[in-house]
Amino acid sequence: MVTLCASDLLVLVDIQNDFCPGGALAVADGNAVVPQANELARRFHAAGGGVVLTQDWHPPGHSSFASSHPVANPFETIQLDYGPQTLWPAHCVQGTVGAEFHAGLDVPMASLVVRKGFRPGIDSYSAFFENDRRTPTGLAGYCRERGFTRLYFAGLATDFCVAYSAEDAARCGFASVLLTGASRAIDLHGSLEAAMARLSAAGVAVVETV
Ligand code: VGL
Ligand code: ZN
Repeated sequence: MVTLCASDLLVLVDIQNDFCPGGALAVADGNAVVPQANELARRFHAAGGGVVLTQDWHPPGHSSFASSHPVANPFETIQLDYGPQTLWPAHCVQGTVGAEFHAGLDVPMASLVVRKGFRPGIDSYSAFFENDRRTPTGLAGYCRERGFTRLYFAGLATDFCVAYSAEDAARCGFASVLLTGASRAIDLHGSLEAAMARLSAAGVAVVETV
């Protein structure tokens, strides 16, 4: 186990009902990350480090939902004005139970919730940039102002929101670590392998736990 310190930040990504078994976009074994996320959060906090959460937060009829397009099915990829976009079943709709954090998530020390995907016409996998890869969420500025230099990512789903976040953290100049033990993947058409290749190219450390 490495020694954590005050400049270490744990980012818990999208640990929400819709990504857990029974949810609208369930990730296999997604709920298994909850106790691990709780334990990680306790350790980061005890070491003086930070904890933040992300929350997928879509308006009804969001452009990433297959149901918002006339002839498209969930899990197909279409071209939107900012590039390719995979279409999903409607999920994490603002104010619904599916968008709530898993009830077992016990992280009262979390100092910030970054909501993403709230603009109707653009999705946001990453906690730093929307899917045009340019529109910032503000998280990089928060990290800089708070003095966090090493960012650790865990949650749902490994190959989408966790990977895109970890990759963008590295691009923004932070040391970036993806914790696979506290993450679970969707693995759609080889997306996990593709994500791992991008992470390695971006210089993200991929480890089971910290
Ligand atoms: C996610 C697909 C759509 C994720 C969010 O949290 O990985 N995946 N919205
Ligand atoms: Zn989403």
